Order: sequence, then structure tokens, then C-alpha cells
Amino acid sequence: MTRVRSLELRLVAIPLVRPFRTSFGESTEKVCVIARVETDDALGWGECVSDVEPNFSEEWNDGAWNVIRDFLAPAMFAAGDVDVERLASVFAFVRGNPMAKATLENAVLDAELRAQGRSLASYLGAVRDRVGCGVSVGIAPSTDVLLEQIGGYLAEGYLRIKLKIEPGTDVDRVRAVREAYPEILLSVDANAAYRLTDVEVFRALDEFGLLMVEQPLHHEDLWEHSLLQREIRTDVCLDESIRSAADARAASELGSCRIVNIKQGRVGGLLEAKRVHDVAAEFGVPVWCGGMLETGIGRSTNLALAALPNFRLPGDTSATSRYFAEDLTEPLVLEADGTLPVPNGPGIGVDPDPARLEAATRRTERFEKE
Ligand code: NPG
Repeated sequence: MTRVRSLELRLVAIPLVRPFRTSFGESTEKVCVIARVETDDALGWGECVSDVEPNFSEEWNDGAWNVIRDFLAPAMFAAGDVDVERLASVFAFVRGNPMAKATLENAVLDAELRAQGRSLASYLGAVRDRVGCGVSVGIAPSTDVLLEQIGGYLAEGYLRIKLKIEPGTDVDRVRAVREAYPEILLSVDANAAYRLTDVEVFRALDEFGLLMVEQPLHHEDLWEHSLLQREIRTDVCLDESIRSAADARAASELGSCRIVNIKQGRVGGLLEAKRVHDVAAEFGVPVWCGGMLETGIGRSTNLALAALPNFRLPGDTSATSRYFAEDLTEPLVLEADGTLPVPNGPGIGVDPDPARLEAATRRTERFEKE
């Protein structure tokens, strides 16, 4: 049981080392909400994975901030002594808003585990102490620039390259990458930019031995993905469409995908993420850990999750240097074998550096239990 005495929200901004472009937009800085809870026994940190605009999902930073301030935090304070495993039911009166809910659940869980001196990885049921890492490569201004970026990431040791694609920047780019790097583990991510009528694009991509094609169709669809999966050889992976363990079950029953990307924030927190993992394992569907350009706080959270047994493919669990010259925490550094160590300290195992956190902060608000 944990009693949260206070909550502090910060909106932080950190420049990206290079712009990151997907089919839904381009970012030049990482802007996110960081929650810090103080319980009777410890501090805990949670990073919200929402972005500046509601373009990956319907959540965005200011919306998440307001949902936390007006609904979730008051409900958490009113609940008094809460068991983190019951927090989701305390929040259930708010429909949707999984990223906002995950932020508080993560922070409370972190505080609870720090008080127990137990690592998040051990609490979740980790079976490994290192996680294989892939890298997600944004849509580059040209094929030459793309090939150069990929060469750099491979030299660093990344085990899988994921290319962002969109209509018009797909088959030719993938062909060029495949010709330059015939052997690498290669996948593509469309972020829902295509329609079922684009099936020929995916048939063409079948020629390149891709590990998967991620979220080709609408961000809430399961049915049309099941039709597409029947038409192509490459495994479909779902990201945006899987918002809960129930979605993972429906997708597995329907045959909408053969691989699932798990982002704990997208599904409402670590406990639901573990349930997604378990459902996928039941169906023999491998999962991997997605990323949302997190700072070291969110990245360390992801690494603990990625240590579970059914995480069988390299994740978007890249090193700090992929995104930031300076992180909020100590940098996470890729090993030469393309892995990152799973943090083993109490809770998420890392702390933000107070000076860097302060320098990155644009706005702060504090809430106290009455
Ligand atoms: O390595 O953290 C990372 C980013 C990996 O490509 C990545 N994330 O669609 O999965 C995605 C994409 C993303 C980033 C989505 C930010 C939403 C926000």
C-alpha cells in the first residue's frame, strides 16, 4: 500500500540530435510531461509518452496534463492508501487517456518499489539482464542520407533497423537499403499511412525479406489488417491498434498481426503491458518493446519491461545518444554487442539529474493531498 502525499508535474523540453520525421509529422525537440510523486516512504518518477500534438493517438501533452490535474490526481489523493495494482480501477471512471494514466501508475509503482528496494525488472518478472536494441530511422530527406544514417547506426552495433515509410517513400527506399545491406534485420513502420487498397505496395515489400511491416493501416483497425495479413507474406506487426490486452486477444484471434509492439504508455501502464505480453505469449505471438523518444526515465522503464520472456525481437530501446546530446538522466550507452543493460537498482533504477531537469523545465505545477 502506498499513500501519495504530493505530485509535481513538469513540462520538459530537450533538443533532438537530428529531426525525427514519420508519416504523421516531424519533431526537432522532445517535449513531454514528467511526474514526480512523493509517498510516505519514497519518491517516484513517471514519464508521459504523449507528444505536443494528438497525431500518434488522441492524447497530447496539454491534454494529459489537464486529465491528470482535474481527474486522475484528485481520484488518487481521494483513494488514500492505494495498492498500485488497484490504481487502474481508481482511474477507470476516466475513459481512455491511457498515456496520462500510465504516467501516474509508473510514478507510484516506482516509489513503491524504491521503498522496498526492489527493481522494476524483478517486479515485472524479468528473465534477462541485457536487452537487444534496434533503432528507428526517420524518413530522411534522400536515399543517400538514409543509407549514411543506417551505416552509422550499424557501426554503433544496433541489431535491427526500422525504416519509417509513407506513400511515395517506400518501395524504392527499402530496395536501396536492402541492396546496400542484404543481411541486416530490417523492418518498416507506416504509422497507419496506408489503406487496404494499397495492398500492391505491401506485395512489393514482400520481396525484401522484412522482419515485419508495422501498423500499415488505420490506427484503430483490426479487421482490415487481418485481410491484409492474408494477402502478404511479411508479418504484420500492430502498434497503434493495440491499446489493451483485449485488443491483443482480438488481433490474435482475427489474425490481424503476427507480432505485437508493446508501448506501456499506449496501453495504460506497465501492468496492462504485462497483460498484453501474456496474451501474446498464449497465442505464440512474439512482442517487442516500442519507443516514443523517451528520456532516460521512460527508457529505463521500457528496458525493465523488455526483459520479460516473450520480448523476443530487438526493441526501439535505443541509447540516449540516438536522440539527445544530453538526457535528463545519466546516458544509456549501447554495448558493442547491440544491447543495453536492464537497470537493476530500486524502482526504475535511474534518477534525473536535478540541474538538467530544472534547465529543461518549461512549466511546473504541484498538487498536495489535503
Ligand atoms: O526509439 O524511442 C524511439 C522511437 C521509435 O519510431 C519510434 N517511435 O511510431 O513507434 C513510433 C515512433 C513514435 C515516436 C511514435 C514518437 C510516437 C511518438
